[in-house]
Amino acid sequence: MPVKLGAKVWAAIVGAAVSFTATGAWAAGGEPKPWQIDFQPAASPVMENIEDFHRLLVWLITAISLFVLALLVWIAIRYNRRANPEPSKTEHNTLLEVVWTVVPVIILVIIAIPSFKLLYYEAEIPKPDVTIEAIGKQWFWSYQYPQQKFQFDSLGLSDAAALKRHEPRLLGVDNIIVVPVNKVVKVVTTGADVIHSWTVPAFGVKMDAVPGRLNETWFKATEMGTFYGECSELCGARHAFMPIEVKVVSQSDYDSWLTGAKKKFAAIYNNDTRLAALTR
Ligand SMILES: [Cu+2]
Repeated sequence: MPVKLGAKVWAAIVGAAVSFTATGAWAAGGEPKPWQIDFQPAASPVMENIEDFHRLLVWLITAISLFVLALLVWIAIRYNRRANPEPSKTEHNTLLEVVWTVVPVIILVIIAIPSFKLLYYEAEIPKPDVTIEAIGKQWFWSYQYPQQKFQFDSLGLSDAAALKRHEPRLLGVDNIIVVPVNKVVKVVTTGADVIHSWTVPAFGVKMDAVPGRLNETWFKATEMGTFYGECSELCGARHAFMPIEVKVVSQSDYDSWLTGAKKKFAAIYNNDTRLAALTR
């Protein structure tokens, strides 16, 4: 087996090297892939910005690490006891001290500017076209489309059901959220019992769902397809079994889904059915 494992590790390293320079070139689709160590391909402007920022940081970290390594190697070779038997008694070097203070400050400023820009870009929600309320519960999600006045529960599929529906294991759900492509979707999150977190990696979205409080985030899906996420705040025994599935479709497909969903789910909007579901 070591040979096979070695090949896999190399594949991962090569894959990482490739995606390091061209993120998104491999592994299409909004779900994790075996041996994937990079981000899922970006499917929203926020995630594209996160990737850019990530790339900047990786280059900076690489440069700093190589520089420090070079210094260590140089010192170990040039100034060891054999090569340099008579050590220098130098205590201060003003120029050097100013440089090693100022350069890190400059590096931090280079990081801080795009970091804050990204933070504000994520936090300032553009005028939404669709609003969805995601309510985290032990252990599933409920979704409300408040403008359309309906709500439904979205439960993770069992392994057998996932297989039958050709859904990835532990990521597929019974009732999928549908949103239109290239439209701003505002997601309001809250928790019904404990803190959960609504997360879809391809959209660059992760927002805590806290009981007694409304949090807001947004995404604009730039691609049609199915995107998966998981509850990302440890919320109890079945934390790993409350996935998130978002289907991004054209506006006309969204409109026809809405018509059907309204009929299907309107009956249980704001009544006690979801309480019954909770105690089931
Ligand atoms: Cu949870």
